[in-house]
Amino acid sequence: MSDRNPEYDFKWCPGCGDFGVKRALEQAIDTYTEEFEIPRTSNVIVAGIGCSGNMVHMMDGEQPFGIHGIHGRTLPIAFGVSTSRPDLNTIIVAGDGDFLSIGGEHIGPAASRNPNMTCIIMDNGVYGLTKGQSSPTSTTGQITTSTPFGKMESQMKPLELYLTYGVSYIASHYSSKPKVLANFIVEGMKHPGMSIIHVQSPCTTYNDTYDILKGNRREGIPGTAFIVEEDHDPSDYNAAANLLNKGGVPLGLIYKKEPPTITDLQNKIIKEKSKNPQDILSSYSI
Ligand SMILES: Cc1ncc(C[n+]2csc(CCOP(=O)(O)OP(=O)(O)O)c2C)c(N)n1
Ligand code: SF4
Ligand SMILES: [Mg+2]
Repeated sequence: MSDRNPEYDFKWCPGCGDFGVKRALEQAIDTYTEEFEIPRTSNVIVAGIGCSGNMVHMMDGEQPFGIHGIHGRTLPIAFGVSTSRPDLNTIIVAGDGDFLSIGGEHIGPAASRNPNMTCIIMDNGVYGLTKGQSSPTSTTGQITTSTPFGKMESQMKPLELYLTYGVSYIASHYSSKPKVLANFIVEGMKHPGMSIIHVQSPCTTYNDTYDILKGNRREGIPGTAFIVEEDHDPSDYNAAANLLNKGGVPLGLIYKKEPPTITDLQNKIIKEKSKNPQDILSSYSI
């Protein structure tokens, strides 16, 4: 699916945050492709189902490779791509519903294996594509199309979840600064392991959070987004946990460590134990 599909007529609503994420991802792919001198199609976008996942059909210019798979299953699909073809730049684009709700069970196992992939999560706090139902990141009490009396469940904190699971690169940003966001995506692509760039990407139709994020002086709204201090040490787990404990939406790199990737470990076994995959399979006793 390397040609943009001219018959795919999906359109994002005016002002949707996903436009900014698309610009950032296009820039990041340009930068990475040039720097590593790889063909455009060596960038593989594995997309979730949702307005966010439709990103894979909306990329301008020369097309990367794209897989629009199954709702909630970006991580298993990307795991297969990343481990079988480590030469490719594996990228996930998914929404908060796709990645954290139906797909939530995959995050822990993926993090513990540390596959080399970059996950771009567009968090708009609702299920946009299916018309505004509540998602794990909707706030408690939020009125949505599925919670007319207010959401009863507690609000998930995805950054804390990623940190606890041991994701090896965690950045947080919003969609309004595509150039800055692009830099974090490129750093995530270069990071040897599982990186997540969690992006606040407001849904102008069902959950317009631009003012809440950026603030609005006239309305007396302070804004929840804040830039991560320069002296924050992303290699320090406790510093990252303290940063997240402050609340609000941090803009910057939260945490980074470099444990071996699953591909490193597999290669080590193949090198040390046997060069023949059949020998490895035979070594499993029944
Ligand atoms: C297995 C399965 N369950 C449910 C759906 C219906 N569905 C499609 S998209 C979606 C939620 C999308 O929300 P999110 O991932 O946050 O993406 P957004 O549209 O907000 O970008 C749901 C429930 C589906 N397509 N497949
Ligand atoms: S419904 Fe929301 S998330 Fe979907 S395209 Fe429209 S503004 Fe964007
Ligand atoms: Mg969503």
